[in-house]
Amino acid sequence: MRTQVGIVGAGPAGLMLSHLLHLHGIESVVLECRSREYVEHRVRAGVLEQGSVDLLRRTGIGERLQREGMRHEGIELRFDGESHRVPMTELTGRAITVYGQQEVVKDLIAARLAAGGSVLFEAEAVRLAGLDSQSPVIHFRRDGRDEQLHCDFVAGCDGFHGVSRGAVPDGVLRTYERTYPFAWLGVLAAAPPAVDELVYANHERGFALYSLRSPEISRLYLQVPPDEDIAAWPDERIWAELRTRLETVAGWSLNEGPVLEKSITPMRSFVVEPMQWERLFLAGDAVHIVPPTGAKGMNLALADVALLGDAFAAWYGQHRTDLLDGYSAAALRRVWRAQHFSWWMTSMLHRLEKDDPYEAKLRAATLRYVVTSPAYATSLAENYVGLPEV
Ligand code: RFL
Ligand code: PHB
Repeated sequence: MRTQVGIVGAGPAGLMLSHLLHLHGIESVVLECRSREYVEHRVRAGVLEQGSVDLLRRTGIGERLQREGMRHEGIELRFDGESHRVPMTELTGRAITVYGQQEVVKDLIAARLAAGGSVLFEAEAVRLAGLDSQSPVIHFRRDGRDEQLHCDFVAGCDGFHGVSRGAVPDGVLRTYERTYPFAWLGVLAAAPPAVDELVYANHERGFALYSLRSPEISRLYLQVPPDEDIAAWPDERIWAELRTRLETVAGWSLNEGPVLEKSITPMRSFVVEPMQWERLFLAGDAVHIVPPTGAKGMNLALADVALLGDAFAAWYGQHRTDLLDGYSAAALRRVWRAQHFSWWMTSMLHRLEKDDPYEAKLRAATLRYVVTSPAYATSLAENYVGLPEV
């Protein structure tokens, strides 16, 4: 099998890249180890920055997003029994849209297949070869058989646990990372959200987040210890803890309903540099992870491949190498802005198991500053809605 760009992974990064290449008349094949059903139902992120929404719309993927996505012009910060709104649109002129990652994935798969694109499900890349030659090969397994995809370039969009990053020889990449001493327990519930905007709560028992997916479905998160067993969290305990951490404002209560899905996600910050080696280009979670507090993961994945799409277009269309050569440096500017913002939001809103009283005071001072200084609130807002230029 042969194509121009071989793409490993059908998450937001791999699918969007394949779609962008198609719009530029460049062929690609996407290899995905999971089934279509699995990737279309994987519950993950839910917040799209303005730039991500614009990208989806501009490239013809925005129709359902336009109908079903919920535009939000502010978020709420809850602490010390008080609630404060950060008016993002008033401060920045931009907004976010709440639309589940799996809906973006469904829309992209539908568009690729409708255009005759090749997305091979249950096809697991096992080894990348010849990356320093003009014709790299992706060795993959499908239906119990070993197959090969020959291409001009490989795009490694296979997430944190993929194989692409590991194909780079030792000593080339530098890793920067931080593991946080807590995790998030995420819950999807069939309950009408009792909020119009996302609520980020800092409580002495830990962080909680009230988000949503639709007028009928709530998405909620609780800070839990890093090695927590999901079995320790029967539904009644989850609701009791959510009530404690979120019902801190007089006269307000959350809506409960059947829990549809729950899982625990570790929190880490992680960046590998550079994002390219020879003919391998890495994008999305394969090269960088942020803790979800800033809602940046999916947005960064889309921003990476927007750059990569243009860079491949310049190479194939005009024999230009400058954009491919500059891809890593350009992408890393946005990555590091998001790394800092996600770390900052995480530090401001979570408590440590053995809390340091000095740090607790710093958190309180930071929160107070955000809700009293328009300059500081604008800094939060412009990072949250996404900076157009970094
Ligand atoms: P993805 O979405 O992980 O897609 C990678 C795809 O590659 C496939 N794959 C392979 N395919 C073929 N051969 C192999 N050898 C392969 N190895 C892996 C995988 O099956 C998968 O389909 O990466 P991408 O496209 O870079 O997109 C990034 C986003 O998914 C990610 O940043 C966010 O979802 C992060 N994230 C969250 N972000 C938020 O902003 N809010 C959240 O609430 C939130 N929750 C989450 C998350 C990430 C999670 N992961 C990665 C464990 C919850 C979870 C559980
Ligand atoms: C979500 O709705 O899943 C969500 C929202 C905001 C975040 C993280 C996750 O910061």
